Amino acid sequence: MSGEGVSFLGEPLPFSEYIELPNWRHRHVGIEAYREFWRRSVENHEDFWASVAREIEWFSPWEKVLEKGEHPHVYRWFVGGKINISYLCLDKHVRGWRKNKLALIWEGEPVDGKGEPREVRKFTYYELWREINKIAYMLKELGIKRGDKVALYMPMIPELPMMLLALARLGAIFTVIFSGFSAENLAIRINDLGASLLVTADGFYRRGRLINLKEVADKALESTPSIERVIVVKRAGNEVRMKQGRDLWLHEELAKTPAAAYVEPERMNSDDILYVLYTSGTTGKPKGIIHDHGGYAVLLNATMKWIFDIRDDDIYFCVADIGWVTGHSYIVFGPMIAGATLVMYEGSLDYPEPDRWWAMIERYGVSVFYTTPTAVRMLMRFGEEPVKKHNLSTLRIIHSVGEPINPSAWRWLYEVVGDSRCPVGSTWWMTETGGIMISHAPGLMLVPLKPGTNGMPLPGVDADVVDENGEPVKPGERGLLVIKKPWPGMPAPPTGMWGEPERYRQVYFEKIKDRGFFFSGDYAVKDGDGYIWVAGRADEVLKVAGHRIGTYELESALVSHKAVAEAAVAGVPDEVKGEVPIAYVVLKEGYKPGPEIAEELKRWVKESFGPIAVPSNVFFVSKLPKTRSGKIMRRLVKAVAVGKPLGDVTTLEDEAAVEEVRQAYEEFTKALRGQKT
Ligand code: 6R9
Repeated sequence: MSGEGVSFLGEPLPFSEYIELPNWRHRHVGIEAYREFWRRSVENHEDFWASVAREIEWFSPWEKVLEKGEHPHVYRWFVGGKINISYLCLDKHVRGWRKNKLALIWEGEPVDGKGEPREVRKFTYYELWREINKIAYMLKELGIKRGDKVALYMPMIPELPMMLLALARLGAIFTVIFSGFSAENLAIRINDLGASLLVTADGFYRRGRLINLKEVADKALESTPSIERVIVVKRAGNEVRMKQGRDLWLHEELAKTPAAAYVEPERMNSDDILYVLYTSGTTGKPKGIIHDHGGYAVLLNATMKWIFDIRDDDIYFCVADIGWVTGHSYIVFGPMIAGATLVMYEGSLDYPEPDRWWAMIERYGVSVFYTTPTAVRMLMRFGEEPVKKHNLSTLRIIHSVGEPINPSAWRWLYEVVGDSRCPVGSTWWMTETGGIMISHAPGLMLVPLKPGTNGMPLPGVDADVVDENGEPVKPGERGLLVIKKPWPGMPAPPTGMWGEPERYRQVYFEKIKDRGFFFSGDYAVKDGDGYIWVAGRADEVLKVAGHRIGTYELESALVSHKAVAEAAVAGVPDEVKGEVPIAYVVLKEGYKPGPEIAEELKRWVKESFGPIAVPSNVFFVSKLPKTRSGKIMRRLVKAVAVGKPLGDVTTLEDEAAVEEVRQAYEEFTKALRGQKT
């Protein structure tokens, strides 16, 4: 079967292009053998996951593998088991032979722009364990205890993973807010969680420019009544305002703790909350996805082995930001449970030079590299020279994440970066799944690669591509990507989504009625071999350079501007970022459309939401296409944005009559004719 007719970013999907890696043959298995193994794992999925869970250390074992929680579709994994993920990441190694193994190599942004002097900090497992105990001790002195809620708004500095681990140790619930988010976005998350403590930093450098993070935090703190204390990490040394009685410097507080501070890790229930991470959905405010200690640790431990084949002489480098789920699972908790040496960096991929990553891979001898499609497409534009001037022969496994990877970007990664000898995969998962669900698994059984595919569902993960009734679609046909059975690492008790059990049920379990399937929100195609190719979101969520953003959130940011009456945002394909938002705006009486106001609105989004979501174009219309009941015809807007012909549109809006859609389409396209901003 060919991938004809199914394409991504204009490239056909190569369903039948099999790539075999000769030096991996010893673990290369036939597709059929993998499928058979997988089939057995999902048929007995509780037994399967129980055997996987035995690979990590529990304070005391579970009594029951899986149990229904008190709310629909919320499950408790490894019921009765006692565990603490911080113990697995630190104490376990410190007690064993990894005590003096290098845990973290951190490289700061080269501040002078020339690459030197480069600031590097390195920590062994023992050194990290000591730091984290001190931090935990200090937090305890400040009154932070099990179940307390803490927000982290920090740049990519070692203190960020340290905070995560210290809070996990105490059993406190934390939420990390991406340091590129605005004060409004920070405040929304702090208030939803009800955090009493905020940890932030004075500032940090990005592309040689100082970002005054504390100033943004101060703005948010004007409307966050639950915050009692703020801890500030000194990073950039910029002037900041410290509020008496509320704000404390981390280094000053740490100076007061005993050098040999030790805090016993809390004995957490397997299904106790580790963290809440906010992510964008179709409507409304961001959703706080809950993850637990036990199930989450089981999934991360397994995927570190299966997918990254992590071994003790590996140097592992994941380029994500800890503000997103990839950073939680595959910079901090996963690699540290696995006892890996991880590389973490501050700054940008192309600053001071476009070879920053390649230089780092060479400098530290990185062997396992986890990257993103947008980054690859961006770096491809500089050609092969920046890659080729470095010795990347230490690399052995490469994966990408965050959005679909187009076949040509995959080929570049495989041939140019990986020298046609490393498996290259595209790991599919999401904030909700906690860890990787669909991927090549070179550490388990490597089936032949295909450029751009996600590969097969992992063992124990019952993922499939189905129609609206939950029936599998034919190979090569587009359908909805679902997970049919619960998995460890799924949204955790008590409510899956922080404070919103009903919304949890409705968002993920209502699309396909009465089957109990978790609907991811993605479209996907399964080819004849059972490989899955995720084709992008089926809902109003955008993936801009891999960042997850709700169109609704951007529309709210736009209408909060005094000149805007209404706004609709749609994603359009972009060669580098995969997708970018464009905005259709109805101005209020008295405001005139034009390039100035378009620029002003872009600036507004940048400040009120964050720089990652600035629309590439703003179009002005006198009205938005709406159904008779007053709802924006979203799919029509999207179709017009991507230039789909009317024929494809009429069937799209469930709520409106064909004629109504046709008319709205014509009016809308007419209003847009000749507009360029
Ligand atoms: C880990 C992460 C989740 C959404 C997901 C899908 C897209 C992630 C992908 C991918 C195709 C891959 N996505 N990885 N699409 N191939 N390898 O990105 O989590 O930010 O919650 O986004 O990202 O659309 O539904 P999150």
